[in-house]
Amino acid sequence: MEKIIQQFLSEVNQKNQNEPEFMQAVTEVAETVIPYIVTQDIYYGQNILLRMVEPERVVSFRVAWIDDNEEIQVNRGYRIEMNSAIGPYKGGLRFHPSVNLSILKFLAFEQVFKNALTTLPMGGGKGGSDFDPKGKSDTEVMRFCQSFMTELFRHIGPNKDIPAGDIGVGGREIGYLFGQYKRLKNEFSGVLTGKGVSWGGSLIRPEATGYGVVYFIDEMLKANNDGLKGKSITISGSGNVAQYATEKCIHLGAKVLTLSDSSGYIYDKDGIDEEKLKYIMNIKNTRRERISLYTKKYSKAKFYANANPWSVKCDIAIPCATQNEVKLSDAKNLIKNGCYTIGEGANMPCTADAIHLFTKNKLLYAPGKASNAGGVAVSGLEMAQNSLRYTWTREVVDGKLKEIMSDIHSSCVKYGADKDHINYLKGANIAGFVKVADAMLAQGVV
Ligand code: NDP
Ligand code: 2IT
Repeated sequence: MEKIIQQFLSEVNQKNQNEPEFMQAVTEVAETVIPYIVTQDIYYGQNILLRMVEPERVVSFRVAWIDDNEEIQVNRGYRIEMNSAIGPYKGGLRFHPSVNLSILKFLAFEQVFKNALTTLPMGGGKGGSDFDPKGKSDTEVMRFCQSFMTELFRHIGPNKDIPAGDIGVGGREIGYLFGQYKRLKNEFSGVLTGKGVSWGGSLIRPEATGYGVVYFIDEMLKANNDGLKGKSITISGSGNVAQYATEKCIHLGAKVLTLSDSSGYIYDKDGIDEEKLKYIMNIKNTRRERISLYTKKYSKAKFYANANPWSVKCDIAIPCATQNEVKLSDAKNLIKNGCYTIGEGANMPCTADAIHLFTKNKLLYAPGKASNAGGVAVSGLEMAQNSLRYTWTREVVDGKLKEIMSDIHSSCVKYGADKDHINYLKGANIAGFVKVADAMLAQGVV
C-alpha cells in the first residue's frame, strides 16, 4: 500500500514542483483515500484521484490599480476552477500578501471535498490575490476590487463559478466586487455569496463558519457523552471565523481564553464574554486595528507578541487563523496541557506531523474540510435563496446549518470508524471522495 501511495504522490509531485501546500493537502487525502480505493472495484483503475488533483482550469491575471498617491500598483489575481462534477465551482477569494498558486490550489482542492460533504450541489474552486488590504484606504480597496473584477467577471457566473470571502475578503470587499460585476454584466444575480442582507445576502452567513465549527465540536463531544459547558477553549485568529466561533462558545457555556492576530495573542484568564467580544469586533472590523488594543481596555488580560496561543492550558483548541499555524511542537504542548479536542476553523491549520500526533494519541480531531464547512454550506443556502428570490429567517438558516453540520459528522463516522476510535480525517476524505467520484464516473472520462 505504502508503495502505491508513494508512486501516486511522486507522479503528482513531478507536475507540481514548488507547491508545498498543495502537495501537503494532496498527501493527506492520498494517504487516507487510496487504501479505500483499492478495495472498491468501481473506483480502482479509473485514475479518479489523479484526475481530481488536476484543476479543470486555472486563470491568472494582472490587476493594475492606482493608489492614493496616484502611483500605479500591480498585483496578481487568480481563480482555480478545481472540480465541477457535482455543481458549479464554489469557494472563496483570499487577499493576502502570501497568496500564490500553491496556496490557492491547496484551498481549491480541499474545497472540492468540503463542498461535497455539505450535501449541497457545489463544485470546488478558490481564488484571490497577493494584494494586502492592511493599511489601505477604503477607496484603494474599492479600486483594487473593481480592477480585479474587471478581469474575473468573464470567468464566473451564478451557474458557473460563485466566489465568496476568505482571509482579507469580508463584507466590504464583496460589496465592491459585486457592484463592479453588476455594472459589467448589467445583471443582478447571485454571482457572489456573503452579500449584504439588503441586497441578496443570507442571514447567518457572517456567523456560519464560526458557528458551524462549534456545532461540529459539540457533535463530536456528544458522541462521547460530553459537552461544551464549562470547557476552557483557546482560539487563534480574530477575524470572521474566530469571532463567531467565540460567540457560539460563549452561548454554549464555554470559556474562551485567547484570540490572536498576526502580531501575537491575547490571554484573558477570566474568559472573553459578549461585551469583550463586541469590543474585539470593533477593533478588528471597524477600526481595523491590532488585537493588542484589547489589553488597553481590559488590563487584566495579557498580550504576548509574536506568539500563538497553543501553550495556554485548555480542553479544546480551535485554530481559526491560517494554514500550518499548529506545528508539531504546538501539538505536543496542547497534549501535555490536557487538550483533548481540536476543531479546525481555518483551512489546514495543523501541519501533517501535528495531525499524526493527534491521531496517534486518539484526540478528537476535526479536519477543516468537515468542521469549517458551515460557511460554504450557508453560501449554498444563499444561492438557493437567490434562485428562489426569497429570504429565510435566521432561525430557518441556523436550523439548516445545524442539521448540515450534524450530517457531516455522521458521514465522517460512517467512513472513519476505526476499531475503537473515529478517524474524522479519514471519514471526511473518503465521504467527500465518494460523492465526487460517483459523479465523475457517471459523466464519462472528463
Ligand atoms: P479574516 O481575514 O477575517 O481573519 C483572519 C485572521 O487570521 C486575522 O486575525 C489575521 O490576523 C489572522 N491571520 C491571517 N493570516 C495570518 C498569518 N499568516 N499568521 C497569523 N495570523 C494570520 O479571515 P477568516 O476569519 O475568514 O479566515 C480564517 C481562516 O478560516 C482561513 O484559514 C480561511 O481559509 C478559513 N475559512 C474561512 C471561511 C469563511 O467563511 N470566512 C470558511 C471556511 C474556512 P491579521 O488581522 O493580523 O492579518
Ligand atoms: O474556505 C471556505 O470554505 C470559504 N472561504 C467559504 C467559501 C464560500 O464559498 O462561502
